[in-house]
Amino acid sequence: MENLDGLRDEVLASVGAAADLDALEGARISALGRKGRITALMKGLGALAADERRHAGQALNALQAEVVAAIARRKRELGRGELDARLAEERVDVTLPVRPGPSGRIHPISQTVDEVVAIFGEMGFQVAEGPDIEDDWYNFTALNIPPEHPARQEMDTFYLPGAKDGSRLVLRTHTSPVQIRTMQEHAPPLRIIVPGRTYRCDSDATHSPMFHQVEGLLVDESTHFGHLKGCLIEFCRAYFGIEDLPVRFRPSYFPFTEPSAEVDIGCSREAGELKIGRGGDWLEILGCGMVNPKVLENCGVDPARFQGFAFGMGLERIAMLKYGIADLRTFFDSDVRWLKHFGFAALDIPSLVGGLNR
Ligand code: 2NM
Repeated sequence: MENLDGLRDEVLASVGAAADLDALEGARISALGRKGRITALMKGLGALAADERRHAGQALNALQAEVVAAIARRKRELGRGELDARLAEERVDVTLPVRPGPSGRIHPISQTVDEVVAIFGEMGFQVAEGPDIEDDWYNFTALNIPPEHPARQEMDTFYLPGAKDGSRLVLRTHTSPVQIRTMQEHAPPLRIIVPGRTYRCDSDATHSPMFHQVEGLLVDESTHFGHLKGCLIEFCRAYFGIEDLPVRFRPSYFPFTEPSAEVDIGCSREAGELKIGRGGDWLEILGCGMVNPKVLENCGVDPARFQGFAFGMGLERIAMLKYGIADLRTFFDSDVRWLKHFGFAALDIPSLVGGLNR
């Protein structure tokens, strides 16, 4: 019988050199297949003398076992290699966005809040927030709104079911209760801006039962109406991005401010088209005034030492004017086509440095 060591080296070398599973199968067949070299030797055992057969049989069995083990080992190596190759080829970066780009949009109300906050933020105002559900004192009494005032009537206010002691909670009809809470909790000087949801029992083409307001409050020792005017003129011009925008203050009345005013901005109306800027016409956009001393007193602020100004505006209204949105009710329809058209890209964050009116 031939020298098994030579055969062993050759077969193991061909197994080790197999570059893929097909080549390995070829090496297996040429050694252990029906006509393989080891198989042929095993078939030849029968012709040997008994003593020699036992000896050669054991050697062949050992060789066969060694080759089978080597093939299995090489198969695992090649399998891992092929898996690695497949994993590399079919690699998926699961951190990539699922869709080609973000399709969500920032709602015009959110965008408008961000713009208003950016403008007043630059003037040193900080954002304050408070609860949507208030009691009668915070929503009305503290603001010098008398018991018989029409705003308190069931008609305009959403009242929650009454408690046993007769007290009733309300959905806030303006964000002013937040100004009250802030004055109670923090000593002047104060500069706050308060965006938020507000509620009034009213629903038609120009009124929604839930709407948004931004109010502002500044309290300090020598605050006067000139500060109020400068601050709000600056706001109007920055918000609409028109440097020479005409702004006028018209006397008005609110229980919580004295004196009070309404603010108009210049506009033109030609062929039914409204354009903001110089043009001879006027458009009301906000209310304001010097905080009534009774309101300061109600909050524990000494009106002999401190004065303040406050203002309030409807966010839907100023958003409609700036972005040409014709119908108030579309703000709350949750129509994705509307949001695609009027919404804003998530990364267009308004700031006076980066640009408000891009
Ligand atoms: C407005 C108009 C005028 C206002 C007053 C106050 C407070 F709490 F300081 F007294 N907050 N907001 C105010 C004043 C609101 O909205 C049209």
